[in-house]
Amino acid sequence: MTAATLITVAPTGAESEKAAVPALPVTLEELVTTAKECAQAGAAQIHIHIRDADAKPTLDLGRLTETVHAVREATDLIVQLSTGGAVTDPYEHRLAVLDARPDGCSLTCGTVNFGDDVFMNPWGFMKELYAKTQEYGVVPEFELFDFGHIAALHRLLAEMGPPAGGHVHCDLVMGVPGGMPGDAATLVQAVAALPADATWSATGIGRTTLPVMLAALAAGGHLRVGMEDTVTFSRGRPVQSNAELVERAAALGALAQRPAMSAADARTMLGVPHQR
Ligand code: KMH
Ligand code: ZN
Repeated sequence: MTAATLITVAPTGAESEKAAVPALPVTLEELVTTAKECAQAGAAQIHIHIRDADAKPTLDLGRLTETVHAVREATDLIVQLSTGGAVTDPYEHRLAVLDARPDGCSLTCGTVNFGDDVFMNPWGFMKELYAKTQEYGVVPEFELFDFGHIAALHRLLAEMGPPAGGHVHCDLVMGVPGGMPGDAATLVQAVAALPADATWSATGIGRTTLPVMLAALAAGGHLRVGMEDTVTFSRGRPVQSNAELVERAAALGALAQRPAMSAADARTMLGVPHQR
């Protein structure tokens, strides 16, 4: 059984509006403060979506590059940029995210209904994005929203070879309306279908956060938490900060004798270079 727990924080996402969720970090200053607090609380990796001056989601390359530098300067977190962006982002902009030269990036392994929208990840786009991660040495995290995505991941690895860093790490994103449900039985089945030797994290969206977190710890997995995935800490109580979600994950990990993994150990596990 895995000993330490990699905690990834996904602090912002592209879906919540600042006006509705005032605690959401949307400026660079808010993001850097959040990153420092979450690193202190036990996070080793940060999954970043950024916002523009009006707090709307953007994939502006200048802003992304500035963000990568600022978070690296302020913390030792592994800096993973989202290539998923918002459901409205065109493929070219999503591919260009890698030009900000992050440590890692998300790579979603298939299209999925996403609430009332569709999150598009056709096979050709997946291959192009994967090839660019290999060329740039950016370590991908394979985002799996449904079982078909696991099949597509196997196909990608078979056709295109191992990822930058040589290690496969997946993130089960569970409980999205349109994707796989966020419960323990589904998690166990999904984990059984992953490539041999892959490590994995899991995150449950909204009210599936706690069942997925507890199941993931029990099954030897790692955790992703953050306001991208849930804005409610407990029934009727909004999340006050990303750090409190990281603190809760670290506390549950400690209780399960799965303490938070250091950023240095996370780099070693994921195959992310220690120096950039
Ligand atoms: N915002 C979602 C449409 C990712 O970051 O790669 C996609 C998403 C996945 O959040
Ligand atoms: Zn994301």
